[in-house]
Amino acid sequence: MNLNEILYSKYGKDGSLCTNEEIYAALLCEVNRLAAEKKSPESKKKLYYVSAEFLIGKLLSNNLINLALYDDVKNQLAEMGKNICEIEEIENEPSLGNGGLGRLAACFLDSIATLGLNGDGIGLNYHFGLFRQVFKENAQTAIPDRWLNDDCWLNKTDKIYPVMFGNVVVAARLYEINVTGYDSTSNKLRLFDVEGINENLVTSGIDFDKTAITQNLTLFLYPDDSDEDGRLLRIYQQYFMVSAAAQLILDECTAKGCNLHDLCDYAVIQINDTHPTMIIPELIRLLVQRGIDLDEAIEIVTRTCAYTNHTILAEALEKWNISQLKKVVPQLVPIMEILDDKVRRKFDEPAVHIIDKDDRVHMAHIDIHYSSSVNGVAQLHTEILKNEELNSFYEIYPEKFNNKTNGITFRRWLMHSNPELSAFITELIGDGWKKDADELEKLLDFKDNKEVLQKLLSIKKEKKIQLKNYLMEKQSLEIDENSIYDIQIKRLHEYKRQQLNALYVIHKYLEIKAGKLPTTPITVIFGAKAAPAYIIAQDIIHLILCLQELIAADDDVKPYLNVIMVENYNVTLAEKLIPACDISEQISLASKEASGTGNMKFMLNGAVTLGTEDGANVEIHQLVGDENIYIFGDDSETVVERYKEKSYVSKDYYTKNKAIKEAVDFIIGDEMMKLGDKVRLERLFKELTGKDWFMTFPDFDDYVETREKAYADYENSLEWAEKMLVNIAKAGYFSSDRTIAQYNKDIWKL
Ligand code: 26Q
Repeated sequence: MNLNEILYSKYGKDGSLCTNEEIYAALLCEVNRLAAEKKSPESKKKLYYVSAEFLIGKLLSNNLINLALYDDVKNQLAEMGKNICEIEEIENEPSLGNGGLGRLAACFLDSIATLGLNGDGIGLNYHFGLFRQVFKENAQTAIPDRWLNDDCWLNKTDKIYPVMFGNVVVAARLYEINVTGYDSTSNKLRLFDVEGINENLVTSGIDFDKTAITQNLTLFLYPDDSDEDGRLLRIYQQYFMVSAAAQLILDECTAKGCNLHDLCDYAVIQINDTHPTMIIPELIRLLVQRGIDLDEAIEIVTRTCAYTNHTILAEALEKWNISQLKKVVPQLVPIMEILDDKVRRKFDEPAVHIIDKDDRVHMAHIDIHYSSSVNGVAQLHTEILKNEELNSFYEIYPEKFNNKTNGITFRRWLMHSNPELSAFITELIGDGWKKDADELEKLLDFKDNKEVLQKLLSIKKEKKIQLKNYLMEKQSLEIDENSIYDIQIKRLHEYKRQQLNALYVIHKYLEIKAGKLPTTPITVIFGAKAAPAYIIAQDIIHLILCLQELIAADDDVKPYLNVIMVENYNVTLAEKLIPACDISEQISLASKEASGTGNMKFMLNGAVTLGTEDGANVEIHQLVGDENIYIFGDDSETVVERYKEKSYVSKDYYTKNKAIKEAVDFIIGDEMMKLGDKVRLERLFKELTGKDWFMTFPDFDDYVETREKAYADYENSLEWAEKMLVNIAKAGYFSSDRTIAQYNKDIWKL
C-alpha cells in the first residue's frame, strides 16, 4: 500500500500535511476495500454464530495485522512524522457487548476467519453500545456512547427483511462488517438494524422513550442485570434479531440448492447463550409456513442448532412470561406451547419442562431439548452443568453435553497489544507460534536463561511505563512504574468479588498505618462498569473510589499503596492494562465464573494469576503448576455444599475474625463517612455483614495470606520472571484458534 499516494489522491496534499482524522478516514477506506477483496471460504455447510453481542473493539490495527500491512503502514506513517498510535486514537470503539460473552464472540470471528472456515456472525447494530462510564462525586454515571459515524467499518447492504410484531411490521436492514482472518480468508459480521431508528428519542443520560418500538429497537445495547423495562425491550430486540437471521439463513441455504428438508447439511447455527433462543421456534414457524410438516420441522431445526451456556447464576437464566411473549411475539407462543407439550409427554420431571407452573418460558430449556449440542465454556463449568445445574437434562441427553474451553485471539491480545513481547518471542522461537500457538511451549527451553528472563522483565517495565503515561495523559491518574501492578478488570458483579479486593486494600491500608510497610509499593488497579440498575454494584464502585481518594490524600500511606479505578473500562483500555500487569486478580467465588477470558489474556502477557479454583483458572493451574500461580479459597464443591446446606452466616465470621471486622467496620468508619455517601456505605456494610451472598468472608484470610506470598515472591525478580515465562509458554492452549478447531471438529463439521 502506498499511503502517500492514497492521501494525495483523496485530499490533494502530502501525508505530512494531513490531519490524523484524514489519515484515519483514508486508511479505513483502503483497508475496508482490501478486506472486502479477500476471498471468503466456500463450503456447502456454513456456520452462523448468532449473538446479541459482538464486542469487537477498534478494528483498524486488527485488520492491518491480519492483512499483513501493519508494519508497512506504521513505517510509512513514521516517515510522515505520524505515530500509528495517534491514528488508532481517532477510531471510536464499538462497544457492542457487555463483557466476556460479547468479547468471546469477537475472538471467535477472528479465529473462524483465520482457520479459513465458512462462518459469519449475526447480531444487531446498536447505535449506542454499552454506556460510557463517567465518575462524578465518587460514583458512576452513565452517558450514551454513540460509535457510528461516516468513517466506520459498517457497510450498508440492500437486503431488507420484514419482522412481525403482532400487527406491526418492522423492516430489518442488513449491514456488514468485514472480518479478516490472520493471513487468511475473510468472513462477515452481519448486523441488522431498524430502518428509521430515531436517535432523538434519547432524553437524558441513557434514558429514552421506551414506547416507540419501531423507532427505538436497536438504539441501545442493554446492560446485563438491567431493569424490568429494559427486559421487555430485550424480547423485542431478540426477536428482531432472530427473525431476520432465520430469513437470511433460509435464503442463503435455498440459494445454494437446499430443499429445506436437508437444512442441517447447509447450515449450523450456534446459539450464543439464550439471547438468540427464539431462533428455534422462529425457524420452525418459517419451515412450516414453507410447507414442511410440523414434526419434521422440529426435527430439522434440532439437528441444525447448537447451544452454548455461559452462566451458572440461576438468576441470570432468561425466563419470559407467556403474557409478555403474547404481547411481543404472539406467533411464536403456540409453537413454544407445542414444544413444551412434546416435552411433557415424554418427561414428568417439572425441572425439564419448558413452561413452568407460573407460566414462564425457560429459554435454556428450549435450547437443550431442541438443539443437538449443549456446551459449557470451561472444564469445571461443564462439569457443574452436568452434575448440578442442568443435571436433569444431562440424564436425558448425555450425548449432547460437551465442553469447549474458551480462548482468546492472540492477534489482538498479544501481537497488537504487546508488539514488544511478540517480537521477543519471535526472536527466541521463530514466528510459527502466530499460527500454531502450542509452539509457545518452546519458550520453556529458556527457563533458566538469565538474559532471557531479564529481557522479559525489561519488556514488562516498558509496558508499565507506557501504561503510566497513558493513564496520566488520558485520565490524569498517577501511578509509579516501580510498584507492583495488581489488576482486576472485568464487569462489576458481586460474584466476581471486587469487594474482596477492596477489603484487602482496607486491610493493607490499616497495616501500613500501623507501621507494617510493604517492601515494594503496590498499585491496585480496578476497571469495571456496573449495570445502572444494580445498586450494590454501584455501592462497591463508590467504596473503591472513596478509598482511592482517601489514600491519595494520606501521606503516610501514599508512597506504599495506591488505588485507582480507571474510568470507562473497555476493550481499548484492556489492551493497555493487560500487558503492564504483574498480578492478575481472578477471585470469583468458586463455581460462579463460567470461564473468564481476562485470566487468559493476562497470562499470555506474562502476568501471574492470583485466583480461586474457578472457571478456566482451574485449567491455568493444571497447565502452569502450583509454582506459577497463586491459588486460594474454598473450592467449588465446598461452596456448592455450603449453598445446599444454607449453612453460611456471614455475621459469624464478622464477629469472630478480627481482621475481617476491622476491614468491614472501616467502610462505615469516620474517615469513609467524611468522604462518602452515608446511604451507599451503610447499605454495603449491611449487605456484607447481613448476607454476603458470594461468601467473601470465608476466603478472606487465605486471600490475604496468598496475596502477601505473591508480593513476597515478587521480590526475587529472576524467580518471578521464570513464573512469567512459564505462564506465557503455557498460554497456547487458550488460543481461540484451538477452541474454534474443537467446535468445528465436534459440532459444526464444516
Ligand atoms: C440478560 C437479560 C437482560 C439484559 C442483559 C442480559 C445479559 C447480557 C449479557 C445477561 C448476560 C450477559 C453476559 C454474560 C457473560 O458475559 N458471561 C460470561 O461469558 C464469558 C464467555 O464465555 C465467560 O468467560 C464468563 O465467565 C461469563 O461470565
